[in-house]
Amino acid sequence: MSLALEQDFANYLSLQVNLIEQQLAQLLHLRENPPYASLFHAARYSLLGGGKRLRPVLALVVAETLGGSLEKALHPACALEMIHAYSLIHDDLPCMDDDDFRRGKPSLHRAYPEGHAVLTGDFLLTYAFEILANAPGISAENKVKLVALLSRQAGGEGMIAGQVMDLEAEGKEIALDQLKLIHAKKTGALITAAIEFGGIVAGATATQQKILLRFGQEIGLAFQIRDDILDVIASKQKHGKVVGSDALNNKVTYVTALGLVKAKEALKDLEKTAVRTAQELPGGGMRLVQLTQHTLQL
Ligand code: GRG
Repeated sequence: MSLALEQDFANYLSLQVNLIEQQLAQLLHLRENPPYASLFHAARYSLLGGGKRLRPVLALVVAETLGGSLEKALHPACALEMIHAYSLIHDDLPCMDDDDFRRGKPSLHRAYPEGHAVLTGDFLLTYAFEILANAPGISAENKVKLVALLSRQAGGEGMIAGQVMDLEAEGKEIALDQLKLIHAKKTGALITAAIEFGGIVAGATATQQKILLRFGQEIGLAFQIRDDILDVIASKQKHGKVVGSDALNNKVTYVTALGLVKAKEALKDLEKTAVRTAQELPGGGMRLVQLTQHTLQL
């Protein structure tokens, strides 16, 4: 990307992120001060405390690429970010990854009592579906499609299945195919849902939905490979968590399975494939191509 194009995309991205963050803040705004206000404070700590907003941005960009309305996509996009935030809160808990930091700040169970962290995750998970059920401008039929899709992708055949397989794989030698399956479910399922969300809101054709699904699978896997690579090479400041935590936790990753050089090659190949897939969409999927390149850079 040329410097001018990069600047244009950076401006575009920051507009989308601002829209999402304003909406998230509104959705967690408490007008009064109820005795359970600490739950909302904890939710705000996690949900409004940074992050790239990749999943909601993907939903907005896909909707826009297909000529849909950003306004209609906004509440469903926020529901995705709530599911993502809940998954990170629970993933950081002592009974899972036991991470003390997230995004450069104490993880939620370090800033609040552990019980609050569990319940805040539960709250965000539940609230996501309430938001979908009440999403303005979305037909009843599409709301059901969104709820069915998100519950499947985040649930026992999707993200949670991936997390269970990940926990069970700890300290074991696993084959690359098994690792791919874990990634596809643990990380890819929600990313794919985000992309399909944009398609549903914008009324994508069956052909477009197929392209979106393929794109989701490609970018989802690439994103996880990138995370595995960053875990090894990034500094604590840049990544917001202890470097090499996967290795410390005895986890098989793309880097431990393939080595750093081959993992980087796999990432580049998948990026190229995902870009070609996005280019099949209207307008050559210009913003999606830019988002893919921006998201997957090391
Ligand atoms: C606890 C049910 C349950 C599921 C947890 C997604 C997940 C499953 C755990 C997250 C652990 C992890 C680090 C996965 C790798 C994928 C990844 C890079 C997640 C972080 O997503 P980003 O980079 O985070 O989009 P930000 O901070 O930008 O929101």
